[in-house]
Amino acid sequence: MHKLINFQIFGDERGSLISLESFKNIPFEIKRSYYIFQTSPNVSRGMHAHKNLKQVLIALSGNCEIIIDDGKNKDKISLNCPSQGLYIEGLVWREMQNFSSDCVLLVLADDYYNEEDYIRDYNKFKNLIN
Ligand code: T46
Repeated sequence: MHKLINFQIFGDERGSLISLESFKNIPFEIKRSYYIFQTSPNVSRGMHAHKNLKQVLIALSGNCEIIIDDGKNKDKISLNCPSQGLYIEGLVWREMQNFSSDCVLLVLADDYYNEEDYIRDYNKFKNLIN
C-alpha cells in the first residue's frame, strides 16, 4: 500500500517550515531517518521489497521518481515538492530513478536498519505475494 501525504506548510515572509511528527502527520513512530543525495546520473536505486518496514519518502530538494510494484500493478510517483511525502507499507517492490542532480531524498522509517527485512530477489518477492 502507498499513498501521498500532504504536509501543512507554516509560511510567512521569512520562508516556509514543515514539521514532521510521529503519529501526527507521519503514521508511525519514527525510529530512523536517512537521506539519499548526490545520486549519479541515470541510476536506479531500491530494487527490493521490505517484509515489515513502513517508510515515508520526501524529496526535500529536486525531484525523483518512485516506482511501486505490488506484483500486479506498477505505479510511478513523481516526488518534486518538500511538502509531499510518499508513505509505503506492506510487501511492495520499490525502485527509485531519474534523480535530479540536486535531489535530496529524505526517508523516515519505523524501524532500525535490518538487512533481514529486505527481499532483494524479485522472484522471491513474486512468490511471497502469490
Ligand atoms: C529503501 C529505499 C527507499 C545502512 O547502513 N543503514 C541504513 O539505514 C540504510 C538505508 C542503508 N545502509 C547501508 C546499506 C548499504 O550498504 O547503505 C548502503 C546503501 O543501501 P541500499 O543499497 O539499500 O540503498 P537504496 O537506496 O537502494 O535503498 C534505500 C533503503 O535501503 C531502502 O530501505 O526503501 O532506500
